[in-house]
Amino acid sequence: MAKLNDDHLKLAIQKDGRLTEDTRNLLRTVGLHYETYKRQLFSICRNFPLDILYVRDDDIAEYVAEGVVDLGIVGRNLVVESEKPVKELLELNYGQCSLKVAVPAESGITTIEQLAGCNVATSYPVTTTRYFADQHVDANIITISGSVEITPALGVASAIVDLVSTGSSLRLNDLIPIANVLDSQSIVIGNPRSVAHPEKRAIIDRLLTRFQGVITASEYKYVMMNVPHDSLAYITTIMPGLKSPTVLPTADAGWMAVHTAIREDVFWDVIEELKTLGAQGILVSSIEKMFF
Ligand code: PRT
Ligand code: ZN
Repeated sequence: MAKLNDDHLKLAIQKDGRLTEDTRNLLRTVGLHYETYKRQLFSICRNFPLDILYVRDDDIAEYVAEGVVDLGIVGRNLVVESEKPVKELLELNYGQCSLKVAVPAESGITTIEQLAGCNVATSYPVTTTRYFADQHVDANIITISGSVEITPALGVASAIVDLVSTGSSLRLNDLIPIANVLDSQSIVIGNPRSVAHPEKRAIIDRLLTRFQGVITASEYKYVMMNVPHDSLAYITTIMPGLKSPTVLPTADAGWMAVHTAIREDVFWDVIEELKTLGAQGILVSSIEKMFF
């Protein structure tokens, strides 16, 4: 059986859950080559000094804090709840969700102050207790390990604090959110000693740079279009490119070709205006990796 490498950095990721597919995709997209097969406990990268360990997400912050691994990829919600002394190194832009206070729609409760003296059920007792203390509301926090959203209907609690992404689970249980406790997404965390260790830090930085390149690229599109010469000056001002867009002549002297990388949200904001200004043949493509 293969063994972990002593001189490799160790990264813990979720073995099988909501973050697993996006995390594996990220590791592949940044060019890491490693074998995977079912029921595997770890993989060894062939082209980067990194070993990847597959674990339950609840254990990742602990493994990173204890130095069992140098790095972990996990939801911020679990890192905050664990209170482990790890360093948040990078947001990865997937696994977005938030921890919210929710109450039965028909309860008439609209503020958390109305929950003073009430039972609040959650799987995040540490974060919830701290939140209510910060808000100076004396609620009774009850720890539930799963299906928190059914506790109000069972008469166990007046409110819940639970993770929400689309909100459909809340709606299904006739619950409405009244306050936001924490915004979460998938993040890279580091062991403080590993981060401070010069050689390890150098490898960590190489890996983070690769991650950042993929994240930035996912927010941008590469846009090519032909624009009438007269509109060019204005069009380049409404399309803030990386530095300035590339402008090339075309066979027709009245038209120029403009190439630029643009944030996707900005592109959707300006597309109508571009068409009004006469832009034609607008081609939009994805960027795999991008470094400023
Ligand atoms: O087996 P393991 O312990 O590793 O995994 P797990 O079952 O404990 O966790 P998993 O895979 O369910 O979630 C992993 C991480 O995904 C969480 O820690 C969050 O950081 C993140 N995440 C993102 C979510 C959600 N979105 C989410 N919607 N985790 C849970 N949910 C729950 C939510 O609480 C609700 O019950 O999914 C349900 C549906 O949500 P709505 O709002 O879309 O209806
Ligand atoms: Zn878990």
